[in-house]
Amino acid sequence: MSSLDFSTKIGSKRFSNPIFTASGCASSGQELAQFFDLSEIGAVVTKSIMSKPRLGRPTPRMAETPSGMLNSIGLQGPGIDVFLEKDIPWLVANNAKVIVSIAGETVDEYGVLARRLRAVSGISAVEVNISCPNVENRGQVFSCHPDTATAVIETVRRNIGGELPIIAKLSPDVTDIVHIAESVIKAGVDGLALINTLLGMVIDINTMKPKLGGKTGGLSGPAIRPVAVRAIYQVHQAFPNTPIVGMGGVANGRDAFELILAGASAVSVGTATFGNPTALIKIRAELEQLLLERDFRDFRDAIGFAHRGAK
Ligand code: RRO
Repeated sequence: MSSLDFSTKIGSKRFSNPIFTASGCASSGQELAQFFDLSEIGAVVTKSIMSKPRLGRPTPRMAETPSGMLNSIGLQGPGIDVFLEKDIPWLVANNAKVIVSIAGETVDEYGVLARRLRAVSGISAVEVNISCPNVENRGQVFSCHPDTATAVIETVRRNIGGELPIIAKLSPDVTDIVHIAESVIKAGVDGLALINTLLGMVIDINTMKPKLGGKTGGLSGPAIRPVAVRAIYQVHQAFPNTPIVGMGGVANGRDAFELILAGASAVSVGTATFGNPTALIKIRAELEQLLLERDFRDFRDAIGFAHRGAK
């Protein structure tokens, strides 16, 4: 038996270990459940759900890049009604800890979604995705401006009540992510998810046109890990008491450890699961081993360790 306390907390909620899925990379968990028991990971973070069903952007929606990939899914999903009817009961029946990710086209839509989730049992937290890069106009990337980020979070807080922790998912495509983090913390979040994908583009030199149907897409994978580490480090330095769910190019236990040392209280794994559906289980075991080798007996002692003694 391990002598490591691997548990972590986001707001009032405790998770048995800090390895979570990343929103959008495992839908509502069904695909992964054929490879491992969902109760073995800290939490399933669901694909961002909207109030209505949505088809998403035109295909092709994925393009390979050096050390990563671009996606332009465009918030495809069944809408909140089907999600609450089918996905939540399925996740609960499969003993998953559930973090529901929500996204809206308007501030009001976030409020509607929060109200729908308010009385739902079996949810541990809500990730408020205010940073999807694949929307029609950049004005809908609410996390690019402190005022719009504040408006969304205040609306969600008001509509969801005091019980459920709220996690704001931020974009690294801003001048000062600490400033955005400050605004959502003031507006009442319990945690932050850092980072969403970076806006990118690939042009096919044969067709001489953008490869993605939506032209631009979100860059993920190992290429963005240093950006994630930097963002987590900066935000943790400014707000050490706000838990961060870190993500961005984590493919093994060492990568997860790096984000934790920067200040992450949990680590989401996304792109790596496309190549290896059991990546989360492998990463959890590797991280546990690394922590024990370094004499950590409580996972939480490692969070933000890179800041110790830093000025
Ligand atoms: O659906 C998407 O295209 C998408 C979303 Br909601 C997001 O937050 N980040 C991303 O890279 N893609």
